[in-house]
Amino acid sequence: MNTTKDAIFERVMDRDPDQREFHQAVREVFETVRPVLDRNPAYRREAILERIVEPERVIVFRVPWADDQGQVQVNRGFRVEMNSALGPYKGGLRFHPSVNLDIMKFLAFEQVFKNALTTLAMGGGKGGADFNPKGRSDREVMRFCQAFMAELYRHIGPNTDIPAGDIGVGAREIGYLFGMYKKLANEFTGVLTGKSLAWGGSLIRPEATGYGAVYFAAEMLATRNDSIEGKTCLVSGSGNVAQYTAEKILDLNGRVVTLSDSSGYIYDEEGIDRDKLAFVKELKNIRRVRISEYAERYSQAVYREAEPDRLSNPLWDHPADCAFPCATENEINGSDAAHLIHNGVFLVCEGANMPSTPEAVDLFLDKALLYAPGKAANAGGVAVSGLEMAQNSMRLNWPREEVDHRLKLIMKSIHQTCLAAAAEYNTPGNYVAGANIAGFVKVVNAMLDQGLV
Ligand code: NDP
Ligand code: 2IT
Repeated sequence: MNTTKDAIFERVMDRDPDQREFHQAVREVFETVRPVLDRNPAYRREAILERIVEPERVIVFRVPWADDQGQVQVNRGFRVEMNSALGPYKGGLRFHPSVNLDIMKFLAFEQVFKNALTTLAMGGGKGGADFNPKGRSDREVMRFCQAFMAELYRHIGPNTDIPAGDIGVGAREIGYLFGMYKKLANEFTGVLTGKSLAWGGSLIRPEATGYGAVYFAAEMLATRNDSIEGKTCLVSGSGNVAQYTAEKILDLNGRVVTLSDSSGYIYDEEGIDRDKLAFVKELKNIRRVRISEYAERYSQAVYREAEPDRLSNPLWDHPADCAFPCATENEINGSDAAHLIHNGVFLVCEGANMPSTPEAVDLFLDKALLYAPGKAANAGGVAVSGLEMAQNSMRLNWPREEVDHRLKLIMKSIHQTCLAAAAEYNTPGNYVAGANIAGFVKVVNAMLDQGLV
């Protein structure tokens, strides 16, 4: 980094020394946009970097609720309204015990550039709570969602800030959150996306992140006259993104051999076919149990318990062509990346947000893998959220084929935009530089147009 950016980055670190994931996300963007700043002196003059790292608003709030035993529980809720230069704040809600201001800020920062790439008019935000839905009854989840919305509702709105799902927040939670918003605001509006179809949701929204990631991978492969067909794929996670990533890989005649959850992972050398995937959906979406049950049902599959202290994750140490990390941040470290490359993986496409550590990213770029960062590859989810907002405004629903077609076009456009920006700034084929630069330029030009606000 050059001196101005060094100084600004140091200030970011000094201000919030404990926010390591936020620093990681900021550092990557700063490192790649240097040539853009060199070409456009106005960006430095107008203190664009100093402004873009500072959220427009951060809301932190108490969430008190009563569990099934009548015991009072207190969680912490967040909404980081990061940047509204391109449209109302837009981004998911995460319910997970690891949620804190650092995680929220990193996700909101990434969301700003991701949303800019979608071709739709959306600013960036993120929210959530350190609530752990695991082992909680439906009633407890409902009471928690109601308590969370009892505060959040005054800060959001269909033209202000439109939350959606993320880890731990799916159709069930969006339903409870929407119900409470509607009651408090006395308005039936498209204030959340990821709604059920019968009351304002969009077809393809549940599938969009995973399908979009695979469409993006297909675009990358097409640059080498190749396709997903016949490729062996490692997929991590077993939630929303992982399930629909696996489904689209199967649609395109690829093979999926792994899935995971926070307890461990399964490796099925024979491939996870449609019937087995249906079983995973039942495990995860209906029964809400552990992926280990897969290996109890399908005896050829191997289950391996997670070992948090291990230096590498054995999921990434199997022969394969492609890897789709779809669980969480920093799930691929430098030694995992080395294992992937050693095992023949030549494409890494991120369904999750920032799943690769900086060491892993450096290796992927060094070895010229087809490597798609999350803010490009997983943008299909928020893009179809944008399409859900459009349909809500029209009070119309598009058919499945139409939404899927638009999703494909958007992923194609993001892919093209990344390649064009990378080429323009002398890093051909580098999707990290391409995504950061293209997203950055769009956002900062809008910020300059709108003055000091
Ligand atoms: P889900 O809650 O549906 O699934 C998350 C999956 O990842 C589960 O299998 C979960 O296991 C596993 N997981 C979560 N945290 C950890 C952890 N700390 N260590 C190991 N495994 C973990 O979430 P999504 O599928 O929606 O989200 C997955 C990723 O995709 C996240 O990075 C999210 O930010 C990103 N994303 C999501 C989008 C969406 O539309 N939903 C859009 C774009 C990105 P367990 O069940 O044991 O917790
Ligand atoms: O990280 C993400 O892009 C999401 N969790 C989806 C956000 C959205 O508003 O649909």
